[in-house]
Amino acid sequence: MSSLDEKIEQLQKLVDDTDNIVFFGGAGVSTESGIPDFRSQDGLYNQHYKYPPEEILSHTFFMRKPDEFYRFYRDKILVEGVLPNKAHRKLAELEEKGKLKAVVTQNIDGLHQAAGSRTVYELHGSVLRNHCMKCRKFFDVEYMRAQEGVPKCDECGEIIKPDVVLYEEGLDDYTVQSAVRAITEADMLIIGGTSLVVYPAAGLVNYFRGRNLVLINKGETGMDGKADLVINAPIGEVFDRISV
Ligand code: CNA
Repeated sequence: MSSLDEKIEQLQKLVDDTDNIVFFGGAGVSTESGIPDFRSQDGLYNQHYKYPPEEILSHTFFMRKPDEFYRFYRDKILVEGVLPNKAHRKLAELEEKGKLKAVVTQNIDGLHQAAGSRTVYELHGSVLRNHCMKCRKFFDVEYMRAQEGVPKCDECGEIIKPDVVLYEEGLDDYTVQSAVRAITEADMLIIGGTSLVVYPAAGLVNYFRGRNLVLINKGETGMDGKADLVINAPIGEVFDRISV
């Protein structure tokens, strides 16, 4: 048996042994759906743009150069035709069976909900929700996709801003508090597909005080030393081998 097989067997035992799992994830959860993450080799930070992605995805940049922002956003964030993968689907199934209490995600793609997850705390918002910056009218993602250039409100003509937390912007208090409560009360925390370097989101995992901490990530993270089980493999493939 390979060491990956052994680790998956260990994960299965831990999952079987609890009904209070919380999952904390990031962009790596959606790479198997075809959305690039930020920090992998083929991630957005290693592709070349006129401005670095951190700058484009900042509040200042959005306000100063909305046209440039939206060019990048349409091209790389508002990816069309993506579907939940095996990781999203297994997490939804774990919730359905009463074993998983919440998904806390840094992702903004809405794929956990698309897979059927109900309790999802989106720390960085969602591309599925958009509001006019002036009259606050709501717009769905189809409206955003149908617009060319900078999307404008059909009522007042002002720019529409996606409800995603840009660099320099604060996280929503209620979402953070809910995520902290779920993590604090969890018996098992599975962290997956995140480099754990974006704060304050990454700091939330420090609220965990339950029994088992599991990390499923392609690359190393700063939490590897603290975890009871570390699996360095594609997260969709790992979850596909777990039975609920
Ligand atoms: P990141 O910093 O890009 O790290 C991703 C991590 O996932 C890396 O450590 C990779 O090794 C790992 N990884 C990549 N693919 C897999 C896989 N298939 N299986 C297991 N591990 C994998 O992304 P973080 O989420 O840590 O950084 C936080 C940012 C990224 C948040 O602000 C997000 O909003 C933002 N982001 C979100 C999306 C999305 O919504 N899908 C896409 C790109 C970036």
